[in-house]
Amino acid sequence: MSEIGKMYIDGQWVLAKSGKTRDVIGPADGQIVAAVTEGDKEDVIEAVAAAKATFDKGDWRRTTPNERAALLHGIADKLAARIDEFAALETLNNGKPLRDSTYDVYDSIDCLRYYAGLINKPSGQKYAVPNPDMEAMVVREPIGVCGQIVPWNYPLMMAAWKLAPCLAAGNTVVFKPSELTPLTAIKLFEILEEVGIPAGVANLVLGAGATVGQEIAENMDIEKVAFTGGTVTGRKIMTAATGNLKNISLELGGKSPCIVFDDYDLEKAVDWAMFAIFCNQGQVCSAGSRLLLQDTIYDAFLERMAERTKRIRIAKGDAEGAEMGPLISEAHMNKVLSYIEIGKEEGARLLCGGYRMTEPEFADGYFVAPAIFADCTPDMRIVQEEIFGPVLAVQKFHDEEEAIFLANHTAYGLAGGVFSNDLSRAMRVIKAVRAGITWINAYHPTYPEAPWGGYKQSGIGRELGTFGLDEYTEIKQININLAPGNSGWFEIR
Ligand code: TXE
Repeated sequence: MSEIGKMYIDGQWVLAKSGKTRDVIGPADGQIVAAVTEGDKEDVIEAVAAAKATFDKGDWRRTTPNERAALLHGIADKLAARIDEFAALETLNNGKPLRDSTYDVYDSIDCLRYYAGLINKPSGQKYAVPNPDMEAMVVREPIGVCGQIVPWNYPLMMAAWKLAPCLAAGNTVVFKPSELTPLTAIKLFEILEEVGIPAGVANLVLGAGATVGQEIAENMDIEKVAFTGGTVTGRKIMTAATGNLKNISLELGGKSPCIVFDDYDLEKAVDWAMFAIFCNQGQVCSAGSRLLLQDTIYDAFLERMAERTKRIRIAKGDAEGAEMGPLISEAHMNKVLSYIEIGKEEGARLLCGGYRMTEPEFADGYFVAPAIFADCTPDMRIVQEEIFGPVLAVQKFHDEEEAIFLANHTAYGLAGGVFSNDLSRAMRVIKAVRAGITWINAYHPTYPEAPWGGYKQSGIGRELGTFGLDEYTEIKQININLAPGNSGWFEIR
């Protein structure tokens, strides 16, 4: 096996102080694909010290926007020259089909270039205040040391989404990938070093959530923490971040509705509904995991959807033409399978899939045949809880009012889609859906230009777009006195 994957702290590639290592498992066959150093609290403390010293020194935050833009473009250029290599490594570690991994690399490049382009655009505000001798303005400044914690479902893309705006704004950072998928993050940091991101600006710490992640959330010298992951973990991070009242952004779970009215082309809606739930093996925070169908098309729609779902090409991610791959880990697969048992016990009708695939090519991997549960009722656990796998819960509605009620009957509010040729109705419904990312007559397409994040228990704050850059800045008001006089408050004696 090749060399042990290292952490990048203060411009040096280092092993964890504890000397511990962690095996990285490939979900396609359960084999060890790499070993990486296993950081702990003390490694975070060292990385934070480097990030703080670098921020306080001031050289980095005083680089011009054009200098930082050149660095971000440099990272994007190097990624663009190695798309196949990054995609293959992501597929090896995460299991997703190569087509998906390749798309993730393109999205990462787009995100880096978007923020490279955004940072020298006009920003700030100027106010007309009641005193004609005062000039009042607002400028945005970097926050300081940021901590970033990302999950395993889009390892490289999540790194790009987090690092690009953070560095663009002039912060320094301590970044933690998921312990399950550290490999593309290590390669990305090699690129950060190659393009000349100064030592101490961007630090990579590897390790578990309970140790490294927890310390990032708690550390008193980290002024902002940004997290993508499950709602339960998000809650822990928010609690841990209270010590120094960190600025916080959380992108959490979802149970998003995909609503189909009977006036929309059935074939096309089936196609989008499949994409909504089964893309990335259903391991997508914004997945359309609740399908709401108008009663008039319910049976025909489900018949066609089950037929097409059974024909999805499931294969190891590096196989030619693979459309779905394995789930991320044995533990996660078992969690998903347990939800399928819960669905059966709750009385939902399983139309297809819902079992571990055991044919010889799949036997050692974590493959689950995509499942559709029909006849679900609003309070079933499979309707209310995020399963984060290829499991769809289908409900029937009669009219617009019922569709909206069912769509909002959840603690989450990340995403939602509606399909209807009646644009007025589609617009009424989507405006009534309490979610941060929505579509009409589509599901999933999103771009770095537009904000990403949720209502309710799906999170706090927004990534991407101009909002995503704002999340990495403090707002400062500056007042300039143009008059030569005194304050006039106390008599001069
Ligand atoms: O995610 P976690 P897990 C959901 C999905 C899934 C569930 C659990 O429903 O079934 O979460 O998955 C780090 N302090 N999503 O356990 O725990 C961890 O090391 C600080 C939704 O894999 O959210 C990793 O880097 N950090 C989702 C990151 O948090 C901690 C994506 C994500 O892990 C920590 C993934 C702690 N106490 C899962 N505990 C989405 N919204 O896209 C863990 N971590």
